[in-house]
Amino acid sequence: MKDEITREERVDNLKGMGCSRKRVEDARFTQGKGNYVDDIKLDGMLFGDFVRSPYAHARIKNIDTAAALEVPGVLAVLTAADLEPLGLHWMPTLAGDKQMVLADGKALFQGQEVAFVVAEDRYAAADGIELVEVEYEELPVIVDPFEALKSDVVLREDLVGEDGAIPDGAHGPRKHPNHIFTWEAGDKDPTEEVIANAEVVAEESMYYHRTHPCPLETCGCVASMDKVNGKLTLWGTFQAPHAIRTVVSLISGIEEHNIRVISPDIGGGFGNKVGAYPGYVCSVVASIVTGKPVKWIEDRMDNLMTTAFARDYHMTGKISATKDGKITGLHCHVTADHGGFDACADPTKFPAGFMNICTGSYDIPTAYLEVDGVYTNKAPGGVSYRCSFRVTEAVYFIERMIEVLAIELNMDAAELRRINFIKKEQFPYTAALGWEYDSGDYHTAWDKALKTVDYDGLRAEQAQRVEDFKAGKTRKLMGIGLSFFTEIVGAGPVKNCDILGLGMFDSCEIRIHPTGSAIARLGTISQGQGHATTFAQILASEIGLPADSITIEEGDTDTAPYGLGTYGSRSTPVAGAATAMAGRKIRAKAQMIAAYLLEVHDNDVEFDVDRFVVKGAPEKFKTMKEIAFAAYNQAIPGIEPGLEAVSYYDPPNMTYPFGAYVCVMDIDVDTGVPEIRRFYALDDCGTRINPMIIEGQVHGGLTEALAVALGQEIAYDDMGNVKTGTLMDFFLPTAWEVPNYETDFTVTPSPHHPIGAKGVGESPHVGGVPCFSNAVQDAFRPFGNRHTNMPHDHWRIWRTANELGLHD
Ligand code: PCD
Repeated sequence: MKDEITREERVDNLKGMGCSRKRVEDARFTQGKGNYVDDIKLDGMLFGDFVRSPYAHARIKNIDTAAALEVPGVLAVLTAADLEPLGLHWMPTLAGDKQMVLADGKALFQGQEVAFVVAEDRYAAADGIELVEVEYEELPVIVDPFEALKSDVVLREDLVGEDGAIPDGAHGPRKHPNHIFTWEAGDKDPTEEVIANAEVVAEESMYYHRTHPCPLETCGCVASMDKVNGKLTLWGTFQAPHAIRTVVSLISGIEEHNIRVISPDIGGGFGNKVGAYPGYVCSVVASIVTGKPVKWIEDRMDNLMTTAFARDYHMTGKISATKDGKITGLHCHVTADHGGFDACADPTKFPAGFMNICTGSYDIPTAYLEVDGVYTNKAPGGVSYRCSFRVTEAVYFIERMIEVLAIELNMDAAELRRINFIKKEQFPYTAALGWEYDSGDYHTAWDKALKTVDYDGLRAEQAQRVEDFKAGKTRKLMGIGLSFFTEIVGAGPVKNCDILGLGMFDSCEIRIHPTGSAIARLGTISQGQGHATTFAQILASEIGLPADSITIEEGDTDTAPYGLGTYGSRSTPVAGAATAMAGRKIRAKAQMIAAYLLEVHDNDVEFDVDRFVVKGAPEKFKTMKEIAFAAYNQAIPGIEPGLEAVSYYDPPNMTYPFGAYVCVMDIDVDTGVPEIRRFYALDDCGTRINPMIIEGQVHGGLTEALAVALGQEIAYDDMGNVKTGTLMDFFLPTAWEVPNYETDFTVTPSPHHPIGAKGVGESPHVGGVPCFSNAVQDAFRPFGNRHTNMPHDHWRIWRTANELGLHD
């Protein structure tokens, strides 16, 4: 057969790995043709909404629903008393705790769900909510976790025995009725000894404030129980649809094959949509009770005040080193505020997520971590928010400790990092707190970053600026923010990572159609990341069919193979690997078909871009398109018809992306306004699938990092009132606040991933937060600043300047 195009053109035609293929999903997103949960409209569909507690801690004496039921259009009002006979007034959380679906005798945080009003439309539901009369008796409120551990006020009476005994929790013994767990990693005594005898020790306490993922689309669902065929369909904003199906089955008793969970288009997840919320349970119950579909959609305040928050870690560290800066030990204690219920979304064996990656990118021989989880009168949650399970806390901690140590040593912070990095030849590297880093080349990345930004030049400029400031020539200071991070993404392996007992593998199922196009279904679910674009690229390179001929489908549990979903940047490391492996199974069968068609032995053909060729005779070949057709129309001895494959992939290890970030910032000392002059981000996510999507991911993650570092928080007053429950007070950055980002990369493939790829979606956030924060802190370093807590909003920056006497 005559070949009309070059090999290079054949490669280009596939739009496979490494191609900046345009996002196929954008055609519908940019034209308003997405299909989100609130777009779902079913015949006779009802609307449910919550009566919420105005108090952060209160006894519920009585609930009177009579007046609400009089409202035209209101059909039912559910309370805990209605759910109790069904055993559904409490539900299990992902962290092994249980949570009230509807307030059972008391409310533990402001905004807690107290009753569920079901009505013909959203307006009638709102009117009904106004008329539900709840008699509250206020109880003392605790919003500070340190106070919680000293207080006589018991928040979770359900977790204390009648004799006052404190039974163990899901993660072992508890020290106090408001204590949830103590979790340790590393060696306590040796670490303390190393630190006690060290030449230099730096100590610091820092608070990584509570914040919230705040996706553009809030959480919601539509539950539809079809009583005729006994099938429940649940559409929702779920980052883990299969896990939701299993949980719904376990708590409702409906058999799993009779539950169909569908995640349609999702308008951002960022960790907020991993867990299960009372709204899901109430909608399902309401649909069963009324026999009609029931929709529940949060408004913005509901979302910010009650669904999963992130961070809220009080961290205290000690880091020791020799006089010339070689780090010898690290000690970290965390007091973790989990709110009223422990609903953290972490793998079961990790109650503080992967906080034990807090030794960062450094070769630290001895380390110890201890985390105490504590109940307070705040909303439950504890999700990753653009970081793999608490990795942003860990990286913020170590990157601040490095800066503080640099001050203690009177040393340049870039140099201090360089002399302590894990060296290229040390990988795979086992860290003191147990993780085995798969691959890395930190020195190369760091040198490239510092060279690109002209680090020495920047430091000289900064020194001049300090002189000028002291001489009264300027009121602006200059900060150089540095950060180097190592992420840990791609949970599994099944042997140590599970959620509610479900091992964290992932999956891909491919079906090649006779004409050489295909559909692949995965256990993950895109929330904007562009999976339909990128997973088709992996397959295009693996099976030699153009990405444009491959449909990617996710999010329907009736059709997709079981998977654990999308969060913790696990899709590329786990489902991406499953995709490559399933592709290779297709290729293996295609090879046999090609050999048959070419009348040679299987071993005499080899894969080349989009075809199998006879070794040594490149003019003899069968394209994958031809092979696909043959799979369906030729009776090939010993080979089943069809061309399909499935792979369930249990990764042997996680992947460890890394990066080097530099932020140059000018700060107006009199207004506290920071201006980001330059932001350089070098990311290494191993083999790159789609450089354009990676760049978009980096821009998004950095913008969320800017938000968190410079102003975004969920703040409470002493009464437990949420002070930042609307977008008037909760900082959501827009194009106005966002600088131009410079992106760069190195490529250090993962040695165990089939295509060498590591995750990237979270990296920019993980590395970005300490980088922005370090820039602010660095600007004030010449004037005696050691550490100030985030968020660095204008007022707090101004206050720092003021405290340092810069307004005098
Ligand atoms: N990639 C490429 N290459 C490489 C890697 C990666 O290309 N090497 C691409 C992929 O394919 C996709 C992306 O990129 O598409 C991403 O990826 P990853 O990293 O794997 O991740 P995923 O899993 O997919 O996702 C997840 C993430 C997270 S986690 C978050 S937060 C966020 C991020 O993602 N989210 C979001 N991003 C994003 N974007 C959007 N648009 N939206 C959203 O929502 Mo968590 O845990 O949940 O907190």
